[in-house]
Parts: sequence; structure tokens; C-alpha cells
Amino acid sequence: MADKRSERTFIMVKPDGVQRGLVGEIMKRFENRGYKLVACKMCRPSQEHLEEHYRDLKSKPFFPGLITYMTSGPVVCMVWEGKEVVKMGRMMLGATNPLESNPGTIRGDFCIDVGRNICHGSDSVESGKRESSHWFKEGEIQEWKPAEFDWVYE
Ligand code: IDP
Ligand code: MG
Repeated sequence: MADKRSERTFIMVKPDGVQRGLVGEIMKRFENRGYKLVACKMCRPSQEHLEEHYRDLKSKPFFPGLITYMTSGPVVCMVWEGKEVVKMGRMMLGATNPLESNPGTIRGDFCIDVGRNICHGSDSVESGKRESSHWFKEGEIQEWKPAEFDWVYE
């Protein structure tokens, strides 16, 4: 069985999060929690790339607006690794609608509208895998052991 501490999630700071200078703040929360950064880059994804990323939402009325929003500027993409990082990442992000996100979560602290909710996080271990390999080539994801590893995990 795979090591539980090597679960991966794909986290992206959306164009509004980048424009509002929240990249460091979002990364800091995952770092402080003890999760491990294994991939990171800024990019300007194409419409096709985003349509594939959000393929499950294709029939939603907000889909065209979502694609326009997501192609409106550069994004910062990351893969974070650690125990239950998918579920904890979603909790740290907050609800899809920021007005339903608790204060203390990223969306609950920094945004208001659902169509400007500053960050993305994978919703299952399966989508964590799919999205990580959709956004990063194999050589762009690093395997490394942080010096603090044995102080984070018992
Ligand atoms: P998630 O990002 O919390 O996983 P999803 O349902 O996967 O939420 O939707 C993807 C993104 O689409 C949301 O983060 C948000 O930016 C946008 N979105 C979702 N629902 C709405 C809506 O009702 N109006 C406008 N945008 C929406
Ligand atoms: Mg989603």
C-alpha cells in the first residue's frame, strides 16, 4: 500500500489571487501546516487546457464565464504532498462559495464572490492525481525529504 504521507493535491492560485498578491499567503498556509511542496510554477494556461481541467463542469451555465475568468491572467500552480492533503486542502480553502466559507479558511478570509474565489484545490485523491499530471510533466514534480519531516510525522 502507498505511504499515506505521499498523497498529492493540485492547488492553483487563480488569476484574481495572483493579481491581489495572495500567492505567498496561500503557500504559507500549506507550508505552515507541515505539507510538502513538490511542484510549483506560474503559467498562462490556454482555453483548451482549462476546458479539460474543468471538463466535469462543461454543462454548467457559468462554464463560459469560468473559462474567461481563468484565462484572464497568469495563475500559480502547485502540487502539495502529505497525509490527507486532499481533504485538508479543501478544508483550508473553504467552501466553493466564499460567503459560505468560515473565517479562518483561505476563501473565508480573502474573498466574497464565487466567481472570484482566488484558489482551486482537488476534490478527491483521484482528481489530485489527474490534475497534477494535467498541469505538470513528470520531471517537474520533485521527490525530496524536508529536514522537518520527522518532526511533522510521528
Ligand atoms: P470548487 O472550486 O470548490 O471545487 P467547483 O464546483 O468545482 O468548485 O467549481 C469550479 C469553480 O467554478 C469554482 O471554484 C468557481 O470559481 C466556479 N463556480 C462554481 N459555481 C459557480 C457559480 O454558481 N457561479 C459562478 N462561478 C461558479
Ligand atoms: Mg472542483
